[in-house]
Amino acid sequence: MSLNYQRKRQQLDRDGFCLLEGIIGEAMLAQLRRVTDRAIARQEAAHFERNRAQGSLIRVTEEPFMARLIAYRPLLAALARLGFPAPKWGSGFIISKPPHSPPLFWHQDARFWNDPISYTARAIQCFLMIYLVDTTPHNGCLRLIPGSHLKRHRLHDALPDAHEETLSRADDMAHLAFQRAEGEVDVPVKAGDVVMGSARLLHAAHGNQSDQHRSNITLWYYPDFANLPESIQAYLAETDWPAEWQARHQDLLEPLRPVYAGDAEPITLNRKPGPELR
Ligand SMILES: O=C(O)CCC(=O)C(=O)O
Repeated sequence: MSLNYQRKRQQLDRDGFCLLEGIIGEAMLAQLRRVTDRAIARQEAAHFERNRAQGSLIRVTEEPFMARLIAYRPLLAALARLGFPAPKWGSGFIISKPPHSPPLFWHQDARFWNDPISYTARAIQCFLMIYLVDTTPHNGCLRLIPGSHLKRHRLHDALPDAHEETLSRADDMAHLAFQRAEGEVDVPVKAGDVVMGSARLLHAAHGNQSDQHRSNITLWYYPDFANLPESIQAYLAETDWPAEWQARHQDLLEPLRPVYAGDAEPITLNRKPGPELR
């Protein structure tokens, strides 16, 4: 592993995130902008009302081209350099904040808090956030609380479930989930950079005060699938995979499909950290 990637891996384990600069090439970025704009244009007004805090929340499976992004070599090469040579993929969303739209609320996306692995530095489920424009606090860059994947923060007990309806509608901007949080940092990026982070990390985004869309594609991977507890493997192999979609992209996606052949029961999901998170 190069020193640069060793440091990134250390940061991922310790702080819960790292920045992978310049991963998405210009040609790919141009295609992604086209595809993303098309998907956004297709949504009805109710979609944006329901997801005012996110902007949009469109499954990447709506756009066949996204299979190429999920299996994009530079992305998989970066994961390999971080020490994850055989990642699996689960889902993804186009999250595009319209001009002059509200912040995204604080949340964490982890579902496996019932398993002791969730209280270790191990990578279980990670987001790869792929920004299609340069981001700043002005146009809605990512915010996060470093280390909150391993250490309890007062938000852990104050927040409702991720993507709870009233938060998504941004009905109550006075809610704690929309305020500044102790220990938060901004993560501004250049178009084509990728932010990788643990699903357990508390994160949010600034509002978009600019006149342009701020588009992001969040892909969810299981970087170290083969070493996850069997109950988590069993769950992922059974539920997360968009089988119909995959049939059309077999060659690209088959290597990224979570497969489990044992007889463990799938884990029961739990989105709230237990007392083990201190
Ligand atoms: O749009 C962003 O910058 C963040 C998206 C996010 O928090 C998520 O996909 O869970």
